[in-house]
Amino acid sequence: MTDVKQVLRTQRIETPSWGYANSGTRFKVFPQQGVPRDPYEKVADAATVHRFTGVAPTVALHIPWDTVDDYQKLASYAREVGVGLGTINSNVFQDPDYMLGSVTHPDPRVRRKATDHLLACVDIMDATGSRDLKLWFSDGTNYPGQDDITARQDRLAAALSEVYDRLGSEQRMLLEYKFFEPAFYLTDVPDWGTAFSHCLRLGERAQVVIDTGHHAPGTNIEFIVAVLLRAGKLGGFDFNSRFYADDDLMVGAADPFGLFRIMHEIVQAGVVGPAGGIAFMLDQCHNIEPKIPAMIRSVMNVQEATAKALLVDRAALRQAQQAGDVLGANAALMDAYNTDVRPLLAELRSEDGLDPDPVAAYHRSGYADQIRADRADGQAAGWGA
Ligand code: PSV
Ligand code: MN
Ligand code: MN
Repeated sequence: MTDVKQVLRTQRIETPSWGYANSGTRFKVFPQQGVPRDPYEKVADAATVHRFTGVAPTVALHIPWDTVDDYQKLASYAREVGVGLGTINSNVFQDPDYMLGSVTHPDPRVRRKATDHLLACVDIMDATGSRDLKLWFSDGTNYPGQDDITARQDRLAAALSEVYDRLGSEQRMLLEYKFFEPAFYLTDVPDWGTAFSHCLRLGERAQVVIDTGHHAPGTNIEFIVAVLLRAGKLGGFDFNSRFYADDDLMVGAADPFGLFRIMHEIVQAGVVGPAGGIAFMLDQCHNIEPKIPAMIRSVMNVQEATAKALLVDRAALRQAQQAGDVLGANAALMDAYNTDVRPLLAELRSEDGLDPDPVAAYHRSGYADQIRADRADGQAAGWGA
């Protein structure tokens, strides 16, 4: 048990700035009271999640949603309130110029504009001290024949190379894939294979990021995790859960067993902690639920899945696998999955000076009342600002 706790102590989960702000579905945004009005307040909320969970020490930014005049100032504010600025997410999916694509657009002027934005994100990383640049492209086409598939891949490769060459020696590029939406006929980076092939060509510091909501129903995500880990090309996760498409619901809510299976591969590879080089990020929107407790709950869900994965009796599992004992091997996994790890995590938190129940502690803290009062004069738009 001591070993399990020791590994859990090394775990780090990054929360997304946009998950603290107002968001919605394509039909409606229901604004909530007390949401952050600017990036500083998003950072303050992220620091609150870290204060109660102890394992969420960084917050990811999304540019231009989190544009500020002085990123070093934002970074020092973050340090003051107890967190760091993490991954920089680029956004080449909302400007009207990108209707036909960003870095894959047929017009070189639009490609230049998109690539310049990605380069500007690296400038921001220099100022914030961020390690990772996360790239997601909404690029694709809606109709067969609309554009040349191969030419689009060439344009994508050229832009990625330019940005890769601009990275500092400690910086990484994380390429995210998504099988559809907003494009419906063809997406330029639809799957891990496409992302992997671009990253392979670029070099060591280009890696694939798996957003758990970006697959067709029934996709075996842990297989992708295992294959990318084996190739040294798994850079991180955007955790969330889905019932239908890219729902961005709380991780571990729709499919806690799937999350456990992913964490089992991570544990087997020994890459739970920061030394493993995997960025564990959340990419969620809290449309109808209070945002900070939802983020705390999500962090706890990842911790619970990790704790269960750490409890797998690996010796028994290996023995059963070697012996061809199908049911025995499956039981080794299921026994761990069916263990209630909440007491273990509560104990761990108490040992580390945290409240054993972070959600209850947050509710008792008065933070929700305080932000409702302090931020009464306005609400920032979040996703889509
Ligand atoms: C796209 O669906 C995505 O998952 C990318 O990570 C974006 O940056 C993010 O959502 C925005 O919420
Ligand atoms: Mn994502
Ligand atoms: Mn997504």
